[in-house]
Amino acid sequence: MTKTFEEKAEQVSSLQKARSTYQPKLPASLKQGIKNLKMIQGEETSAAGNADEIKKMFTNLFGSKVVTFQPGEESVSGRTMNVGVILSGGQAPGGHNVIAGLYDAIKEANPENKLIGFLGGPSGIIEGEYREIEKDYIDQFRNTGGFDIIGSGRTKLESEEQFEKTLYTCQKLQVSAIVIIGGDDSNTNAAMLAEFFKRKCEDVQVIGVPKTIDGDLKNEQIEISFGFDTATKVYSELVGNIQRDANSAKKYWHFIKLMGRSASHIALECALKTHPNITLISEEVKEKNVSIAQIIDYMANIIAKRAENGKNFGIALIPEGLIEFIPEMKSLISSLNDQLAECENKKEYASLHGWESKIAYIKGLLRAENSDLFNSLPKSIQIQLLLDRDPHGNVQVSKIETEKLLTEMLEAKLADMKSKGEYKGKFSTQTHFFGYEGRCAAPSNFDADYCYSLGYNAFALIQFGLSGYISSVRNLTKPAEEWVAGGIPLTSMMNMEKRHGKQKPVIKKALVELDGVPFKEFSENRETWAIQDCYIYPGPIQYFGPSEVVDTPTETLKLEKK
Ligand code: FBP
Repeated sequence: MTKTFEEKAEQVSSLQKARSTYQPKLPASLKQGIKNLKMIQGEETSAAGNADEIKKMFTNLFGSKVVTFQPGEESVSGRTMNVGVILSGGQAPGGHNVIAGLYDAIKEANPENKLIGFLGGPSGIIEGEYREIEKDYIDQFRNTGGFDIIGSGRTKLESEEQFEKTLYTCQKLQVSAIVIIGGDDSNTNAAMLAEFFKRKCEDVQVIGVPKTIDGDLKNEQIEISFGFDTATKVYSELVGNIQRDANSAKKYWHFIKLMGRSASHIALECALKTHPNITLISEEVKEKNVSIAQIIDYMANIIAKRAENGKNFGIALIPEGLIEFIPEMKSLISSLNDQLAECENKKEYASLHGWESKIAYIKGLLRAENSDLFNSLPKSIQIQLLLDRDPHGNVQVSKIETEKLLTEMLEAKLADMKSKGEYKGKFSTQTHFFGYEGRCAAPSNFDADYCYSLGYNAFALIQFGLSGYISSVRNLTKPAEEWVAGGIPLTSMMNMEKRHGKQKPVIKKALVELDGVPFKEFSENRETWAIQDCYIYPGPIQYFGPSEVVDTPTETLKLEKK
């Protein structure tokens, strides 16, 4: 039998109960209420790159001005409206609070306004699958993790046909604004949808919200995507716990892969928080053109040095996206992608049964250098490299067991060193992958406040009639009171990049900057952390207590704003 709201509401932990009463903090500029706002317009914007092309593709949106909000009485029409909301892509802690902030602002502006949640990601609006979000429902999700309030999905909302269907849904439900909560790709598509509505003179506004635990949707104006704070706090707690275990038992080397499809922000943040012995940063591997053999040499030397000091244990952090940043692996992956995209190959490959025959077939298609590398990989990794691509055409790096590949290669290397008398230790390993453990965690106070503010602010942008903007809350290392709320034109964050062989307008992904302060802090300390045990054990996220414990932002953000 289906449970009632009341029955479901009983099924919560005491922490969740206490947490549901937490009122997230808003910046002073929004605190006066949604009806007491003044919008300040800044300079016209350009694009992050290829401005001429972006201008041609976004004739209606290009050049829009950055805006900020201040307390005032300039707003609002107060007209009744229906607003749609979509959660897009991977889960990130705080998504529910974005919707809670949006809901509260919508109802504050006019209690007749409605919030329509599209179900299962962008496909919800394309197919017209939705539910209205009402008070009883939203109240169950305040300050909780996950995206289960309406679900998420990875369908790309990008074709003209999908835009037409979206328009049809909006007309049917009288939705005049859509809030898309997503990462760089989803916000790129939000800009395309906003441009489509403007081109068609349809009165539907589109506002994006920066989401992704990966932390790679950021720039001058977007200091951090939501979810990064909580997810890295969860992973750092786990890394710290493992460090304690390693330092107690003194018998294992732990290889921990950390999520982050492309960028290594998560690995870097966890390293800054916990000081492990080894952390690989994909961006550095790429920049310095480091081969897989050189990575193994680097790690093996640290393992051997620690063994000389009687320490046959340690911790290595490996960013999930590493495999695609190692130049020779990148070349292999792109060759696999190209070969499997060829019509004839695709058909023949699909007709084969079993991995043996698929692997043999692929080997025959690869050029000598790629084929040698492919042959040198364990079969499990060969299979993982051949698994289906995600809807954006990316290899599903979360399914590639890089941590196991490295341990296998290290075993061989250390055995060789032993035979030459260069290593005398014992090498016993444990592998871990932390990703899903953190993506739906209850948001930290930082994310709870930030997300609520982003959602509330998204409606402020709608109220002032804007479209093609991303909700922006800045000055985040300061107390929430001093945060600056406003909006950034999505086109100002775009440039042209090659996707599926074609130049496309996309929001620039923010990778780890090797001349940035967080990376420098890490690289200046890593040699010490490698040999000495400088482990830090951050412990679990705290929700109640002194502000310096419960409200503190990430190390990355603090260093970037130093
Ligand atoms: P988003 O970019 O959609 O936020 O997702 C990021 C991420 O968590 C990556 O870190 C990871 O590689 C990927 O999602 C895993 O995706 P899936 O949930 O489809 O397994």
